[in-house]
Amino acid sequence: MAAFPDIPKIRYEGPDSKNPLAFRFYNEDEIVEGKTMKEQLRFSVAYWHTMRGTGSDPFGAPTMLRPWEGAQDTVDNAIRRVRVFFEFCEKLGAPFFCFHDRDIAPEGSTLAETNRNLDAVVKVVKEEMQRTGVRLLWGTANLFSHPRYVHGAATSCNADVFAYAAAQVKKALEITKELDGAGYVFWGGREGYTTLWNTDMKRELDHLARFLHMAVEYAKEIGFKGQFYIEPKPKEPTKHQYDFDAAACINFLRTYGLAPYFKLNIETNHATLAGHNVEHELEYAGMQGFLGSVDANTGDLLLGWDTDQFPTDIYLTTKIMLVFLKYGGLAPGGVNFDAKVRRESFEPIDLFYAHIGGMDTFAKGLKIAAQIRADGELDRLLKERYSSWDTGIGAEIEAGKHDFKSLEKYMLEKGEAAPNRSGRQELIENIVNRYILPR
Ligand code: XLS
Ligand code: NI
Ligand code: NI
Repeated sequence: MAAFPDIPKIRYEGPDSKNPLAFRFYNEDEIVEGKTMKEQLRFSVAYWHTMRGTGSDPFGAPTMLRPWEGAQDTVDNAIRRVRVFFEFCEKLGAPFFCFHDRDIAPEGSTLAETNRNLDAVVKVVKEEMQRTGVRLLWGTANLFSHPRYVHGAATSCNADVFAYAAAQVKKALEITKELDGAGYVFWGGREGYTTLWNTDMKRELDHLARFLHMAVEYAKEIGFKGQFYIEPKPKEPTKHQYDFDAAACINFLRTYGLAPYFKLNIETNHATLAGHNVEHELEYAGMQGFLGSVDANTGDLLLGWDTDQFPTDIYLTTKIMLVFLKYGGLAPGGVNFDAKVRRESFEPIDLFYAHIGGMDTFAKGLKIAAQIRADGELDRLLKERYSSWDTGIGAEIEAGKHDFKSLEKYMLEKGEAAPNRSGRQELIENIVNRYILPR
């Protein structure tokens, strides 16, 4: 039985459409910068929010109406949910999905039983992937919900918990490979701490590095070729998450010899929690070759936590797509909606409205970014701003022809530096608005 019988396949109807169950900008076959929108954006639905989000918060009970859910979370129930999920992705036209191991199958009373549950559900996931053509963007393991992970997983003070986590990631890598995943994500979960009085930070980070090396080695052993990602986040659930931001992650990866094996999965709201914006994080990763994938969502300026709202801000998506186009596109990463409907939006149809809005906002952002790049006006202004480096003393410094002594001589002769030129921020903002608000 269909879970969304009244919802048609979502189609592109163009900017004038007022149909809330249609795309106004996401036209999957339309070519932008040489690729279809489908290839450029690689949209992915997050299993955890879409299928497992209950709407509960610290003050209240679940609110989501999900008529396909049984009273008990049995394997049968989990399998029924998988079928609903793929019906959703198919109707939406999302080419990818992402999941944690514990999202798709219930935990048993031993690791062996849990793995059996997982195998039973993965079989159906595979069937549904074949039926619908929906592919796996990345898999991951939930190493934070179960009470055993109270002190972290790879950074736990309890060596047995490290071992359990290793066994869990081993299995998660196997199923990600089985489902032909394009990637595998490590988000830090509870890898961090609250107080240094009880924390040996150096030892914990050494353990985390050892853990990730084991993952790299095991991936090689089983022939998993997907891209590994670290997903930075500065806080929540712990006060000091080790993977604070792109800079901290890249430093960690280089320090421990992991840099060749990892890229970053940048999440919008994690960037803002770190006191950055997402384009800073993407650019910082991109310029050093660590740009991987994006967890697309947005926070709320007035709320200082990971609210995981769907992105509807055209400036935000334009900025994100400008960085990705600059660095050659998203593949093998994608735009994964790590986003959930609000607690008050509890009907199944709200899941469609939310994803349609996010996809349309990204599609429009992609088109605007491509137009900005094609016209080249912003690039020209940027180039002009640094033109003192293209000839004369600037070019000589860049070419390594100077030292402090020669530069002192140059300035003693010249007496004073050439005058500065205006940064033109307001002009540039007005130019960007010409693209965002053409009429
Ligand atoms: C939590 C993270 C999480 C990862 C996957 O804040 O965003 O959802 O994306 O473990
Ligand atoms: Ni995320
Ligand atoms: Ni998050």
